[in-house]
Amino acid sequence: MSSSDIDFIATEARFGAQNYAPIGVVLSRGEGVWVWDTEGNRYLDCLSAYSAVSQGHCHPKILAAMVEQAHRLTLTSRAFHNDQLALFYEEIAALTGSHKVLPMNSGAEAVESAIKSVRKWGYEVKGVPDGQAEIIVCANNFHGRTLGIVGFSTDPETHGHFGPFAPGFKIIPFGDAAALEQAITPNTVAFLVEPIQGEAGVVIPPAGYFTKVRELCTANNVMLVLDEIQTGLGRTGKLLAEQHEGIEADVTLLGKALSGGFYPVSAVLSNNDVLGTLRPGQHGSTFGGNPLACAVARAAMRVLVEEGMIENAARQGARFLDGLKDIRANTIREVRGRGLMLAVELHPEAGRARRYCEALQGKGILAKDTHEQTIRIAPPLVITSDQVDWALERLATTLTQDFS
Ligand code: IF1
Repeated sequence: MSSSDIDFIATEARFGAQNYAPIGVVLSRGEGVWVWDTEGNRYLDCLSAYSAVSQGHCHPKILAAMVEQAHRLTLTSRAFHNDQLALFYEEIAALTGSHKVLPMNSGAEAVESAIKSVRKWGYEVKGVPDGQAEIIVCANNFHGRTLGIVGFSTDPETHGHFGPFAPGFKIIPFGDAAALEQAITPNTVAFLVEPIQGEAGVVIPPAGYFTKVRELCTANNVMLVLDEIQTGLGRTGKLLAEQHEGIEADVTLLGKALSGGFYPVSAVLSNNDVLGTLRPGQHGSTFGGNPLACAVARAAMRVLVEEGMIENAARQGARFLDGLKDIRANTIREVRGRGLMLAVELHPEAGRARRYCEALQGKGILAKDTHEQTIRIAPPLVITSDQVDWALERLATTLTQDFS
């Protein structure tokens, strides 16, 4: 760490709200899977900005689309039409097989928008008495940081001392279809769930869970809302994680990689019924659907498909997982993952995952711990076999060390 880095870190600490505890590296440049710190040290990025830079850092085609659009027109508000929104709608609908699109900015906004929309659908289409709509969510969920969302988080860090919270949410265990069946009432409008729980530590539900969930939602006229903000757009080796389960959600939420990390862009995708209940003046956003966001998202979706990133995520994810499974280290309790959404869970005696992430930094890999014992590994989807092997070598030497 150079003295100028200490200044950056100290100045952040002096003026900034301390709502993060970053690893001690100051990044100033990125390209593909690599990032560089202010001293020129290179790191393999195994976090990808929480899966937002799936297309790799500073992808040249997304960059070109952004610069070109920024020269022409950035923001019009939705009081007027712009010449990018229709094209964005057409392309995202074609890519995902959706009927209707609601453009927003952050992931949390997409989740909030979905909650509003399914409630409205519940009252106006399903016939739930006004004010009685119930939404079922899962324990250990992560859907964002806004008040509505943190109110149904089960993590005390996430919701502690932020209340009072909005009613209308019921929490059931993740991966338990019988619990969903029991929780559904005539007033249930939606089941909101992540296909794989990310923040919880890359928790993959039992095989067949989502088939049963889909059946229960259909049988009870309950909207299945899949939060694919992290799992979507190729991260798990398919365009949408729902495809691993052979199901289709009624409402799908995308964000993060929808812009390749250039700009906050999110979207609610639905069948006609749900988003069809929104009328002029009932929902909106100053920046949602702006031409710059649309141009960036169009390019981000295009390179994902044209450059085979989804297939690469499946291929390299399998290679990475196999390699992790081959590491013989008594620090490892379990490795798991799908596509390039991977996790190494350590034994409690191995010490905290944070120490291993700091050691990995010293070997040129940036990864992020979660929940004390788990190291999350989620590189950009453009990673090559050689780069996977390079990372595995360093992970193997680090995980065989003992930081307890
Ligand atoms: C933070 C995790 C990742 C998400 C899902 C909605 C959102 C997220 C499934 C909200 C956001 C982020 C935000 C980041 C930590 C992070 C995260 F550790 F919590 F699990 F990615 F791995 N749905 N996830 O994962 O999207 O409003 O942030 O755009 O520090 O909050 P957002």
